Amino acid sequence: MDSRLSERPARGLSHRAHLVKIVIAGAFGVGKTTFVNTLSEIAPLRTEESMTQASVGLDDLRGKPDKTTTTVGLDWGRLTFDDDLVLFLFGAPGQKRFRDIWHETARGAFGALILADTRYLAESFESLTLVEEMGLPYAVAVNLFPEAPQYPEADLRGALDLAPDTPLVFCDARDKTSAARALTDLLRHLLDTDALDPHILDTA
Ligand SMILES: Nc1nc2c(ncn2[C@@H]2O[C@H](COP(=O)(O)OP(=O)(O)OP(=O)(O)O)[C@@H](O)[C@H]2O)c(=O)[nH]1
Ligand SMILES: [Mg+2]
Repeated sequence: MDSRLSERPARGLSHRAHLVKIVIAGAFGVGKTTFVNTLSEIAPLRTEESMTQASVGLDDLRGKPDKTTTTVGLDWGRLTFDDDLVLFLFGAPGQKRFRDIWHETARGAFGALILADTRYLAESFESLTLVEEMGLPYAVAVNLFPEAPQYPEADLRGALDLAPDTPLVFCDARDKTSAARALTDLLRHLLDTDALDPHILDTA
């Protein structure tokens, strides 16, 4: 397996740091690895494997002509907010056959950010079901691919059957500011729903 740490310099953790685990979820090829890679301040751990004939008929490459690898384990990265709040980002594979890995990866998480692609919205339901099964609070971030259709927020909420208080944001997983904004919306939701104790931000 191609699991490797690349060579970006790592920052140390403050001993006062509050560690918060967040899962980056979503269907095959929706941009999970890209998202973690964009935001991680350390070299992300990646478990990418080349796609072979074995995934034909399982992984749908429509609209992703440049995609040659898929995540077979997990993505892992780290993002520090003001030294005292440290997010550990776990990208979990979206395919049904990795369901067990998904459950293991999501265990102990405070919440999940579910990435969605408007070309294949129905494929988001597997991830929505998984997070709901685990009782994880979540936000949905539509990863904007250039060829993807754009719909009004109300239509997207209806199509994904989102509760009124579930945040729905738009992002470009390749862009740091945009990805950070999506994550911030999730954090705000975790605070609003008491999934995160606001005191952990007192020192941040
Ligand atoms: N245009 C555009 N392309 C993106 C964006 N995010 C990811 N991509 C591309 O989409 C492809 C899939 O991205 P990945 O990050 O591998 O997706 P993934 O969800 O990790 O895929 P799996 O682990 O195989 O499920 C890659 O070729 C990315 O370069 C985005 O925001 N905009
Ligand atoms: Mg991936």
